[in-house]
Amino acid sequence: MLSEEQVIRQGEPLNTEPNTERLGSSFITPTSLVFNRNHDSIVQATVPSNDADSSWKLTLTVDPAIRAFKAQPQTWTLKSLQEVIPLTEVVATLECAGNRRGEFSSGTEGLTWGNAVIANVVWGGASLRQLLLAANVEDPYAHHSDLTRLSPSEADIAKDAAEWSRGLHLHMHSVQESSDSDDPTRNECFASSVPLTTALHPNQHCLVAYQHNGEALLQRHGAPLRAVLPGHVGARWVKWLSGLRISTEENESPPMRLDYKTLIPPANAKTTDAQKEWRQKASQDDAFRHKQLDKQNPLQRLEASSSITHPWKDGSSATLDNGLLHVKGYAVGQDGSPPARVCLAIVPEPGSDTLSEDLLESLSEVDWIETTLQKGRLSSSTSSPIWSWAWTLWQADISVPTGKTFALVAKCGKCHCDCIVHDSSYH
Ligand SMILES: Nc1nc2c(c(=O)[nH]1)N[C@H]1C(S)=C(S)[C@@H](COP(=O)(O)O)O[C@H]1N2
Ligand SMILES: [Mo]
Repeated sequence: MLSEEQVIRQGEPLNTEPNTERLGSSFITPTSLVFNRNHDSIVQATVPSNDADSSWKLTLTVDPAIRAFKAQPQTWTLKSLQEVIPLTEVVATLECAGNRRGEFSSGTEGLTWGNAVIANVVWGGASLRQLLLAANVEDPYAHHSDLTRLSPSEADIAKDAAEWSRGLHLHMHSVQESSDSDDPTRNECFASSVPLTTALHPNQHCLVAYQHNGEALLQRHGAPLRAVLPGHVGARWVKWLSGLRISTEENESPPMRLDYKTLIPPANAKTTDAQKEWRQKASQDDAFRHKQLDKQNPLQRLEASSSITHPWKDGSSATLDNGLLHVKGYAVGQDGSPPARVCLAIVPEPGSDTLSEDLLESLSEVDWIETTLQKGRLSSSTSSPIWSWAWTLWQADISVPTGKTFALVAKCGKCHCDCIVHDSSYH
């Protein structure tokens, strides 16, 4: 059941996000509070998702262009998948690239989301690495003696993976037809790809999942199978997964080609005015925007970020205790490294209720207060002392100016000059 605490942003296809304060109150997000993000109608099961002998098939194919490869085409049913590969559980944060879109006033398209399009879930399923190795895909990391130490960052993967594997991609196909296509000559399904070296990385913990929070995956979250790609934007976590393909090319389905890209002004737009003009053109001129999007890489990895879950945005739920304001939030790390710290700042008299450029500029002068990070219980079977894909909840009790309007801003990053601004709420 969908919790009544979910806000419906769109009924059909189903797009919802939970109440932020409820979301921020538990380390593991209960399934009923997991947001729903659908580009098209939910695929209805042909067989019950808990039927392990289902007629659902997952196939693996390899581009004929990749000759020097022992891997053979394979087909698994849910049952054979479960027999061949033991259940692995991973605590990982699923975050939609559109999370917190409502806070950014310009340059973005799509649904107006709040900051609850994120969930921290115990995913269960077959390790993608084990699955591919079982299908005779070579291990690009076999020449390393201690796999637990290999860092899953893009730069380290590029150094550590064997030469032959660089430039190959793993495509993940859904059975779901995509209505986002701009090309009627293509019969397109929802799909994505990540570098093969990412899918096979021993510390990336990618799964072909059939469980969340210890129970069978719900239909609306992709049953019977979905991709789990820790540290990557939600759009790559293909639901109703039916095909894997190893290819020399990146996938070009609508979510890779068109939707999940960021519009960044080109390097020759040097001045703020030139950048503003470029953004304006991109928001008004469809043909221009499409041309610019074509040039950008698909969004893949999530960046470290943080957001406030209490008090709520307009400050209405704020209460003072002994003159102190209780503030709570979440933060996500990057590349499997949880945030080292999350800081909070009070910006007096912010003047507007969005993250305006003036507000951002004033942050260079404020004092940052370090918050307390809560250590989450990591019960996953791959839980490693080094890499974690879970979010971090944090809290702080801070003294605030009374009787005045102020903004609260949370940031997480390696140093102050990162100054990524993530949230504001008003008292
Ligand atoms: N087949 C399919 N997979 C999909 C989507 C979709 O619309 N269709 N949405 C993607 C996006 S944008 C996100 S953020 C996540 C959302 O997963 P959830 O609905 O289980 O929360 O699924 C991804 N996988
Ligand atoms: Mo998303």
